[in-house]
Amino acid sequence: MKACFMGLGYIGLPTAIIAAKSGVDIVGVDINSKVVEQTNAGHLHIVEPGLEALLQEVIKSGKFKAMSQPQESDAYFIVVPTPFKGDHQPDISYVENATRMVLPLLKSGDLYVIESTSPVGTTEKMAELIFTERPELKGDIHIAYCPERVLPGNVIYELVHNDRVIGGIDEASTSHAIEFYSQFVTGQLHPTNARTAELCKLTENSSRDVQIAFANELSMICEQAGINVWDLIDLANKHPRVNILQPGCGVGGHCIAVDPYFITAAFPKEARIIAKAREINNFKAQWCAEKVKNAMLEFELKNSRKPVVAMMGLAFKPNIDDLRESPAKRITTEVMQSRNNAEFLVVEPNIQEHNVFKLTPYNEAFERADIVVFLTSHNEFKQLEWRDDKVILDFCGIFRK
Ligand code: SAJ
Repeated sequence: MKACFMGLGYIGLPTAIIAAKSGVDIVGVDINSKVVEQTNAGHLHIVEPGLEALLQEVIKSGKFKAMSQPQESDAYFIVVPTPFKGDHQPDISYVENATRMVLPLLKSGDLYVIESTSPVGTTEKMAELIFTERPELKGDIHIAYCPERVLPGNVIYELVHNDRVIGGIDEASTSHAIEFYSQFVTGQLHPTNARTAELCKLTENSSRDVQIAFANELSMICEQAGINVWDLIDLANKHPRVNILQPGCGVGGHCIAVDPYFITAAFPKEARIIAKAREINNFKAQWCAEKVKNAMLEFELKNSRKPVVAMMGLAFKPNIDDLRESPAKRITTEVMQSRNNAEFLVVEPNIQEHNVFKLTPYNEAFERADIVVFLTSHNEFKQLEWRDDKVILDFCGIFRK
């Protein structure tokens, strides 16, 4: 069996490598020639523990090769980004371009699967495109949608062990796709139709966004009411059927802060709680920035000098180096731009250097600052001890019991 993976990014590359390891002949395709070169040289262009060794293994065994153009295969996987255009409208042109690249190679009996996070109806649209260009293939090839649900940092394990949802445009397509994935997935493969599988991916991340919005809303209510939100949530979670997530300084990353817009864009009248959750989580970052600005003003009035402010954490979640869509980075930028002449110490223990921010070691920043703002709950910060002589704004529960 030979398979072509269109897109060698955070998901396409690891999936292609794992499929190669299970014995499938893999051609990994990327439009970026640097990625192709680097991958063939056995080096990762993404950060994922353990993956580089696997890449070198499948290159050596001859099961994996990166290329700039797809090759004739038995199965094709579309694993390219689906960004936004304009006002949070999903842009499926990458999916379409990748599909157009494989179109001339498709033959009777082949499998075509989209993995990219996509608006509902994308798989049917691509099927229509394929059958318009290649009408002789109608009813003769298998077309399905199969989203991934792996957590960056734990991709090798989760790609194999997580359950997956697989939806074809017809039952034969679903079962062919299940057959392919069962070569390397030990988690359960759940059959459905393409539209349900598309919405399932968006639902999973929207569900988390809504739940985090609830926690973030509670944190703002608690601030007004003089109640410790972390204690409150711990206590409420003692209820056997309540499980509230944790508040933070907003929601970031490339999935949870993005995917809900794929639903709100298509269903603006119906998707009310999903839209509101996006609004609340964005507002929470704004609210945190205002709190910091107010604390700086108060300090200046009280002490007749500008404060030294430590911004602790830039990554979008704890213990990673990923700053994509990070509310912590956004808050830091906004606060620094608002009051230029105060001294800022920016801390991110998971990166060595940054092209905009000059970084300071966390313990030095904590020691020197008058105001300490905790934005991301990195493990390092949890070693620090509360100091009554500093103004501490703990937005991510570093000092919770
Ligand atoms: N966050 C909170 N409070 C919480 C949990 C998270 O504020 O209680 C914040 C984090 O700080 C971060 C954001 O939410 O800013 C997202 O973090 P995350 O760990 O929830 O999610 P991601 O973006 O790293 O990965 C998610 C995962 N989806 C779900 O958990 C539903 C992952 O399984 C998906 O594969 C991935 O999105 C994706 O690619 O869609």
